[in-house]
Parts: sequence; structure tokens; C-alpha cells
Amino acid sequence: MKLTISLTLLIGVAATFAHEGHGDESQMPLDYVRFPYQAQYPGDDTVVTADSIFSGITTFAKLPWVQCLGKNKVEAFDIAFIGAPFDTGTSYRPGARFGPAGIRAGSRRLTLYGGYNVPLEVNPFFSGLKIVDCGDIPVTPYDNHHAIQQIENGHRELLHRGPFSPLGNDSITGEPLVPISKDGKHHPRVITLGGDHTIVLPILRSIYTAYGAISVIHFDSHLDTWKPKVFGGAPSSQAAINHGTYFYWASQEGLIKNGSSIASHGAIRTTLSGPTDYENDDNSGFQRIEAREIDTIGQCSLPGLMYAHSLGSDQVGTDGIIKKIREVVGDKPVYLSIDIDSIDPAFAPATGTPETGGWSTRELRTILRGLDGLHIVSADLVEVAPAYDTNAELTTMAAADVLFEVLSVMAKTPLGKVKN
Ligand SMILES: [Mn+2]
Repeated sequence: MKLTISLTLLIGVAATFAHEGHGDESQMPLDYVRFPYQAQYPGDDTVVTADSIFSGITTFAKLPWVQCLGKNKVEAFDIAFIGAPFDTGTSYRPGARFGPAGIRAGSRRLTLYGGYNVPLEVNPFFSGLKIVDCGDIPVTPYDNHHAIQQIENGHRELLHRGPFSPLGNDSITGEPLVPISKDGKHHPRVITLGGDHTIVLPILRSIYTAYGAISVIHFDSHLDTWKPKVFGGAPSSQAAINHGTYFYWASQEGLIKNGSSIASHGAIRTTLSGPTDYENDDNSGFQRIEAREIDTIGQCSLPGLMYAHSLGSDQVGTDGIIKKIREVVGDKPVYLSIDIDSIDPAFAPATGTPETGGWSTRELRTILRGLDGLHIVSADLVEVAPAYDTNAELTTMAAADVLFEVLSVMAKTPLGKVKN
């Protein structure tokens, strides 16, 4: 046990030094002790007095809060968390407007022991990147059209701010990296806390301004590419834009890379209006991974041959899912959208439209770690509606831990490539 802990600490120290080029430790967290477990009271000359993880103002993972939006706000960062408290595009249970606050509450413990991600061998909070919590985008609950514009404007303002850290050099060749964006600029990353899934339409409009049409990895129990007439009946043009149709509109607007199997849903298990929903999904540019494939992927369907010996271990279970996603997305810039309902309601009950038969939190986290090395330009976690959670904060904790994996993957791979 002791040996394991020492080794872990050693690896942590090594990772710290490897990233020292990004800047000094004081970047993170700002005006705060490095990690809440170091909090001391009364403070002395070297340690800032701070709250413990269960007290004080709650930000994501107790990161420093920065007022990023507004006139003359110029704070630079590398990764920003921002809330989009919008839930008036929901078809069943409302309440995701409280999602950002709920996820932050569920994330308080993330840095209790220091925040080192053992399987990914990185501490995102101590990677040299400047990571902040920007609070929430002001979103009106009275006018969806206006709210969607507010979300786009807020996201775009953050996305087009110059990042805090330079791109740096390629870890293997040592050559300087150049941005992978379409506008040729180096952009920071934004992790949006939803909000219902409608918020992804304005976010993708924002992403388009930097990256053009983007590949999407979408984890969800639902398609969300439904035609408005099928989902909600579209009694008005505004009602046609909701949390079941936003990907249809994103596809219609050319925001998603279409036509060459580039985007991928995972965890699908919804009922449909009929098989044509899958055809419509195909037309929106998505490949599908159904939730139940985690039990069958890579396996022979012949009776008695359920576990085909000829297949490598990287083609079954979570590894099989990871392989399929990576084959579809390749090394293109990719946007990651995670609906908490991709996880089974046994683990994450507090969501707008729960579906049984989903993946466990462990399985989704494993799959997310399997995205290590991909160029994830920004991400979101949506549909957390804390009012339906248990007193044990099951859902908000799962949401925060899922985002910890996303943050770790992001911290490991800069958004750059070697010029060819
Ligand atoms: Mn969804």
C-alpha cells in the first residue's frame, strides 16, 4: 500500500515537471491554495487561508471563479467551465436550469486528494494550464429565441479569447505546434454545464466560427436528430427547436461534418417513432452505437461462439466501443457532447428523460478515458436536473466525475499539430 502511494506521488511529481513550460504554479488555482486539502487556518506567510472542500463558495472542483463575460473582461484562460442554465426546450422533466449549480456541488470533492488521474497519469489541475470557472451565461427563462442567442454569444466570447498558454511543441519531434482551427488561431477550450440539450445548437454555431463544420462525439440515450414534426410536432418555429431536434437543425445549418460517417452517438437505447428515425439520423451525418452493443460488440452472433477467440481484446466491451468511436472520428477536431442520460438511471436518476438499460458510470468513464489523444476542442455535460437526484448526490457526482475524465484528456493533448 505504502509503495503504491509513493509511486503515485512520484509519477505526480514527474508529470508536474514535464509541464513546467506552461508557466508557474501560481496560475492555478488563483488566489487560492493549490488544493483544498492544503487549507490552513490561521494562514501563515506561505499558505493562503482558504475554505475546505465542504465550505465556502462552490465552483467547479473549487477552481477560481472569474467573471469572464461582460464589458472589458479580458481574463485569459486555457480551459473554462461555464454554465448555461436553460431548460425550456425539455420534453419531459424540467429542472436542468439548476444543472450548473448541481454539477458544481457534485464536483466539490474532486481535488480532495489532489486531483491526480491515475489511469491517465495526469493532474489536470496541476498541468500548468490555467483552468477557471466563469460562472453562468445569463440566460432568460422567458424567451427561448433570446436565450439561445445569449448562449451563443456567451460561448463565442469565451472561445475567441486568446488562450493563456502557448501551444508549445510536439512532445515527440520537438517541433512547434500550429493550431488545428479553421481560422488559424489558437483557441481556448470551453466546457459547458447544461442546461438541457438544446444548448448544443448555439454552442455548435459558436464552434463553427472557429473550426468550421465539426465532428461530434455524442453520448446520449436518445438520437436528438429528430425531425421537428416527429419530436414535439413543431406547432411553431420556436417550438421546433428543442432538446430532441437541435442536432437536426445543426445538420441543416451545416455545423456538423456530414456525409462521411464522422460523428458518432454512443449509448443510444431510446424507442423510436419507427425505423425511419434511424434513416433520418443517418442523413444528419451520424453513426450510431447502441447501449446494448457494449455486451455484443466484437462478438460472434452464432450460438456457442459468443466470445469469438479470433478477435483481439481491443474489440470487445468498452474497448470495442472506444475503437469504433476512434475509427469514426480519427484525428479531426472534435466536439464532445455528453447527455447524463447516457448513464443508466440506477447511477444517474436526475435527468430530464431517463432511459433504463444504460451504461454504468464506470463504463462511460472508461470510454471517455479511451478518447485520450483526440483533439477535443470543447465539450458539454447536459440534462442534469438535480431536483430528481437522491440525497446522496448520485447524479451530480457522476456528472462531475465524468467531466474530470474529459478535463484530464484535454489537459494531455494540446489543440495543435505539426505543420506539414
Ligand atoms: Mn440529449
